[in-house]
Amino acid sequence: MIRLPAVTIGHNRVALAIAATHQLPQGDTMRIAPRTLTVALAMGVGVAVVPLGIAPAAADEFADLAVTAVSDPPQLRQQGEIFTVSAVVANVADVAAGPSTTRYYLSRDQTPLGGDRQLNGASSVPSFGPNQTRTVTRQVTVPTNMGYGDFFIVACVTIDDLQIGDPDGTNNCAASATTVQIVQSTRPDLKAYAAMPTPPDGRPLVIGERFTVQATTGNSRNFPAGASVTRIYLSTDQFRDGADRLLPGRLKVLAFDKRGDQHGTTTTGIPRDVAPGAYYLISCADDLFQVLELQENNNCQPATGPTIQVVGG
Ligand SMILES: [Ca+2]
Ligand SMILES: [Ca+2]
Ligand SMILES: [Ca+2]
Repeated sequence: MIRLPAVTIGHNRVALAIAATHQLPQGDTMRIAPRTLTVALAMGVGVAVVPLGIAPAAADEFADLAVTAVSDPPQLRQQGEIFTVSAVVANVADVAAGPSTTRYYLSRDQTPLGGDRQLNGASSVPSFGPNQTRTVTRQVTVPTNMGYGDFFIVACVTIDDLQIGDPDGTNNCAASATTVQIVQSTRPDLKAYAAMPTPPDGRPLVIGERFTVQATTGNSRNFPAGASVTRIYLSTDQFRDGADRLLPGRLKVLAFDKRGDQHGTTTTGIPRDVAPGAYYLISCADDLFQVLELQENNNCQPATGPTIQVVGG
């Protein structure tokens, strides 16, 4: 439990005695604003934190970051599409500010609220001098599951060190003047699934051995997709990454005019420089990046079933 004495709203210098926590040495003093005091103490749930004394600190000891302008978004974007936002961030105090982060949100109105949708990507600034202004710019992506409608862009800056904080939290966010209309994406979404290779009886594959892979490439959305290529990788885990080995052979996938699956086979083999061991087979749809999709990060799927055993020949 945490007990606090009555604190005058404003800026305070707080001396804390802390039991069983490394967040602050016992009896240490830190500069802290009331708003961040709550955050810092909430992180110590279950730890006895006893303020020893609170003395006023001058407001001008603290930096004060503010967002003073946000660029207007494009008029229209589909789910999954990108656009660029920029914001003017200022330190309006006479005190330098440490590292800060500006985050961007899609908001139904110009007021920052908990329900706003945070966009991927944030702008980090190492420090602000006293009364310094900077423009930060970032490319953001409309979430693929974003609801449709008109949204303002809200940008909010926070000082990274919560223990220092920003006493005036009323100026940390600002909104664009105009909205972006988010509409349904007309992009397809491809994924590929390979079946485990023959021989299916559990016999190991010998290095250099050729075998046939069956794979299904699917478009899960009722929108057209151009022709693409599905390729197969050998992986020591179920995730496609740079360590995986591209196998010979490829599956040519014809254009889709709507949702559907295409089945195909290709002849491949275990390259001679592959080390013996257990491997997963991962198939990747649109592996040559010919199709713009709603989601590009779900194209590779591991084959279900046990791993392939590869042995020396
Ligand atoms: Ca502020
Ligand atoms: Ca996809
Ligand atoms: Ca693609």
